[in-house]
Amino acid sequence: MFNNYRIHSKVLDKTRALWSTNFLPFIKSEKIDNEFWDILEESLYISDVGIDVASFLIEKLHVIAKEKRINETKELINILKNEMIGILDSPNNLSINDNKIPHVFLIVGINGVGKTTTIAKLAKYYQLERKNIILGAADTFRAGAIEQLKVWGDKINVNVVSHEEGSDPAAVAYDTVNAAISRKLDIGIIDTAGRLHTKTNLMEELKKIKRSICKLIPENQLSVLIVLDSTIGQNGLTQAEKFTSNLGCNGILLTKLDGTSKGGIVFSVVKTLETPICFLGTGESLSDLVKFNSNYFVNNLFSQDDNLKEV
Ligand SMILES: Nc1nc2c(ncn2[C@@H]2O[C@H](COP(=O)(O)OP(=O)(O)O)[C@@H](O)[C@H]2O)c(=O)[nH]1
Ligand SMILES: [Mg+2]
Repeated sequence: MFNNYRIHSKVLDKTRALWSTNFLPFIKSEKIDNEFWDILEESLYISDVGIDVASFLIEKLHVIAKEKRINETKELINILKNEMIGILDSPNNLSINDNKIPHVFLIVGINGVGKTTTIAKLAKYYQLERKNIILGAADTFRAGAIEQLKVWGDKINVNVVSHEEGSDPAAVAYDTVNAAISRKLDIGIIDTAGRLHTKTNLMEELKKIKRSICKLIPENQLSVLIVLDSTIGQNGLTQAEKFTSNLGCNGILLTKLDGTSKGGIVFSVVKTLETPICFLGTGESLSDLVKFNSNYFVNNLFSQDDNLKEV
């Protein structure tokens, strides 16, 4: 069942409904004239793609339209779709090799973005792919964080490695990876604290966790994934940049897409952080996780068809 909606959800239906309303005047335009470009710009803005991405796309389309002497809007819409896919398209394949060494996901991001919840969803996702998983409660800072992960672990029947509140998170991470290796598991997922980066010791702490994991496994078996709340504004993106520049994040887990049906945030997030989106969080329950597929995502946005099939 779960696999049937891996790249589709009702939330994406809502986003599509909004985009088709926002872009209707653009799609219906007959001539490529000044008004056409104004309509495109406005459609992009109201769909939340952000000023940088909107300007980038409009400039690019202007150049292509001129070079290829395009005067049909339909043709230009296809080019726009390809450019949008191009922004989102970087390798984001988190497929887990059937390796003898476990793959480790280190989950980072500021408080409240949905790290712990997304860890439970990811564990469930990979369980359905028949992987054996262990979780590590390395958010030893926030009161109740260890217990929160354990509750999820019980729910999905996955063991959680934990130490006491206030203990060294790097030691928890080390023990989690060690347990994954000795129990011959496929995946270890490590939760972390999300105090604001302005307390510079968070980055140092996360780097230390990373180093302790890499004492046990090669770096290519580690994916550092940043969790971002899709309702964040520019300020949140600036904070996220600190994580990606300090830790070299491999992928983005974009949560709370159900809180914004505009969907345009995916473009500014990927463009700003130069990091691919791996999964979308679309609600608070375990199954509210959608595998991100750029082709599907963009085609869905522009589709007038309620029954767009997965690509
Ligand atoms: N609506 C919605 N809420 C979410 C989503 N992901 C997480 N949350 C909620 O966000 C809140 C904070 O989540 P938590 O996992 O504790 O965040 P953390 O501090 O980063 O670990 C909780 O109330 C979650 O239920 C999502 O995709 N959609
Ligand atoms: Mg948490």
